Amino acid sequence: MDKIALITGATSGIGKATAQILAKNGFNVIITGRRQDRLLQLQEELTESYKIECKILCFDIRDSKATEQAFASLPKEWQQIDLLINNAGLAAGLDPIHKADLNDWEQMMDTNVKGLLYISRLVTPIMVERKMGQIINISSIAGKEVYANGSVYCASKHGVEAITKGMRIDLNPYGIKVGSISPGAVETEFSIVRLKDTTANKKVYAGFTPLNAGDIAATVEFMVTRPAHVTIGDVVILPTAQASVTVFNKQL
Ligand code: NDP
Ligand code: 8X3
Repeated sequence: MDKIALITGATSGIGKATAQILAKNGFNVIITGRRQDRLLQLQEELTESYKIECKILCFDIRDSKATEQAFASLPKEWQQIDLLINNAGLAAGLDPIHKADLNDWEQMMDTNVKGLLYISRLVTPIMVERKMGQIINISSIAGKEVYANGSVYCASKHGVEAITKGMRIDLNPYGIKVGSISPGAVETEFSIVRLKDTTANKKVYAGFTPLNAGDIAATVEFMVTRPAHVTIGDVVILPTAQASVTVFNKQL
């Protein structure tokens, strides 16, 4: 069987573009998310366009049991994942520490940190047994810097950064490659979800050219096409108009 990639959060944005580029590179793909209609649509697109095989797993990654059941539903040969893209994630709200909604905090930590761990805990023992595999965690510039009203999203991505480094150490004896991508502003559904406002992108990305999901997918493609002896540990990728998490050259 050809190589298998599992991409979490493939119903939109970076995950969807990554599934498309990996399918184009001949990977069979497992795509996950909560929106079944979008998964079915992408499955049809990928199998028709790239003549690869595609399985869909529809579940909420915050639910450890649901994650376990979804993974267990895969045929044994599909559980032998060559490439895990831990992408599912979100920011919820943009509020100071003394005003933010506890539900937003729980959603971010449960998805970005615990969800990433749940799926990794299922995939990594099989990689270890096979002594092969690659994991790319989608972190953020928010995993390296902190900004006003974003403390818990930043904490979740600082968590992803620590988990990536720890995974790389733990999996080092087994020849498993572990790295991360740390993007700045990418125009996806991210700001619509964060600000709970379908018009959010107009304001957030006004006055500069943000990254697009394809830019991140191309970075994934670069990382997975390196020779066996090369691991890209982390890629910080920013719009040219962005110098740090808060400094933008906007032409408004
Ligand atoms: P999108 O909102 O476009 O995509 C998010 C994806 O995550 C969707 O497929 C969504 O699927 C999935 N997801 C969210 N919550 C859950 C859940 N509970 N269970 C399963 N899947 C879930 O945003 P992006 O593509 O921008 O975000 C992808 C990753 O990139 C995130 O980890 C984000 O933090 C990170 N990132 C984004 C940046 C940006 O500026 N856009 C910059 C830096 C990092 P569904 O809703 O169907 O469940
Ligand atoms: C998303 C980038 O700057 O909105 O991870 O936190 S930012």
